[in-house]
Amino acid sequence: MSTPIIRVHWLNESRAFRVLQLLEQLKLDYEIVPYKRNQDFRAPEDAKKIHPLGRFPLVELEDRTTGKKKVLAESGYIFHYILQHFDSKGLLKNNDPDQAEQIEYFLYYAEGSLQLPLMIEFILSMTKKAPIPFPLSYLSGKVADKISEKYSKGELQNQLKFVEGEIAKNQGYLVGGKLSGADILMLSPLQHALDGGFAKHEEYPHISKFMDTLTALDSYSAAMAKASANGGKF
Ligand SMILES: N[C@@H](CCC(=O)N[C@@H](CS)C(=O)NCC(=O)O)C(=O)O
Repeated sequence: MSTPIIRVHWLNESRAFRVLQLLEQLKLDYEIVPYKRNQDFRAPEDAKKIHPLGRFPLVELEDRTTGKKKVLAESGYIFHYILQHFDSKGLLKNNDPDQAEQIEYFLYYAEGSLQLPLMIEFILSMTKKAPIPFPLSYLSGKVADKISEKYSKGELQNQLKFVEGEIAKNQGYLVGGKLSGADILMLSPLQHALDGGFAKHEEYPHISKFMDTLTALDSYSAAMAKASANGGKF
């Protein structure tokens, strides 16, 4: 059976970038349907024509013979699906059953655990930058600091320490000392955390080195080139 047409609905500066990198790493052909964030950094409404939630990434698969379409949503599931169905050469396959399970675990973990405190920290940082007049800005800043201090800052550190330890144990990767789909999926929240100023590179040397490894891959520069040809930074 031939691989269907793979169409990535891609939003600039979003988690959709990692799907481009995955497809590049697997040397698969794909099309990009670009969407541009609006002034409020939100996705345009027309994505809801593809999937009711209108969140990115979205991947549309079109059967080359029948024209039948299927839409995949949710990064972890998209990665799972692509890795299961389209890695026919086994480029990212791990034949050790325990390690294969661990890769699956990270596909859930990225959005299920790591992303939550990171998003809270991100939203709190936006609150602090919002154009709110004084003295309300002072009060909202204090509330943001309190939530961060009581929950999200420490919880993000907790998650990052765990990831740091896993990479240290696995010779620079998340699983089994070699590149997997889990690494490509996890790069995005790790970049957001460390490059976005929510954690310090020097406190997480293994994550920092992991980010260098992943961004030095040809698949990363190829995905970057496609993103910028479609008008995005990534
Ligand atoms: N858990 C979802 C999250 C999807 C998500 O929220 N994506 C963001 C981009 S990083 C989005 O579409 N945002 C649109 C908006 O905020 O309007 C996944 O990993 O696919």
